[in-house]
Amino acid sequence: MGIVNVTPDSFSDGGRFLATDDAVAHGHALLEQGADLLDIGGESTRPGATRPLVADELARVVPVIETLAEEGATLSVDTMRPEVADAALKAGAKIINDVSGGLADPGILKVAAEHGATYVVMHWRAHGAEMQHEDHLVYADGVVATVKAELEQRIEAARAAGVQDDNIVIDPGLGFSKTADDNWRLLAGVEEFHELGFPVLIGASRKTFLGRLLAAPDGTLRPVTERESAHDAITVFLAQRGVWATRVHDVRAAKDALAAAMKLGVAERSEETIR
Ligand code: PMM
Repeated sequence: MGIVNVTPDSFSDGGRFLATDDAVAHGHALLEQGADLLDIGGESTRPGATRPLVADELARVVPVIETLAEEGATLSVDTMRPEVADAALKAGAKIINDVSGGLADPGILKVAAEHGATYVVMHWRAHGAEMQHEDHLVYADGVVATVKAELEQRIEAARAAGVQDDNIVIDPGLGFSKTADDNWRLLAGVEEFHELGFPVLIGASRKTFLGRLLAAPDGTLRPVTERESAHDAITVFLAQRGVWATRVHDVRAAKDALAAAMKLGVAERSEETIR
């Protein structure tokens, strides 16, 4: 899954068109590199980020989805908002990637159900401004078991809203109310998530825990664009453990790592497809 973040545009129309064009061009580049699907997002979910207006989020993602869907790309929309999910599916997206697992606005579950869309349920506890607050970093039964239990609750909520089991994908949400150690534990224990019975998606690409792993002796984090090799070791590790998809910024690097692993017979392509 290649990541297309539609960057905030300037206040002029020129800026808006530029943002759309840039995002579409980036999508094309990721498809050429071998992305199987693209995740289009108009809200930054980084720790500390403030939320865009609904109208701005719509203006960012809908034109990009319309263009790429018309060209035949398989698309997901990275949103927590029912209005945006609905507009994105009408514009041709097939998957809702809701990092809040329906907690930010439960209305999104109904939208997923009504459209019969694939719905990614990610583990989440709070919006960007608060997610790393110490109260949200408590995992009483250990991070793997607690995240699993909380995901199960969100799966139940999705089912209750009418989302079919065949349309559910789960994601433990690396970096969302997690410490670096939590992220490593979730990766090491990724196979436990298969017990829930759904395809597993993982997003580790360029995240801070990798910057910390690769930090300079003085503690300076490795810059975001120089974390790829560590990430690709993770990509291979996850492919070996039956993960359905990884959400990545550098598709070429991930595909290269997987090509080598598959040639060696130590990783296989996931057989799970989306409808
Ligand atoms: N991470 C980010 C955004 N969306 N969606 C899913 N399903 N899983 C993730 O881990 C995830 C996500 C934040 O990462 P970015 O700032 O690099 O896009």
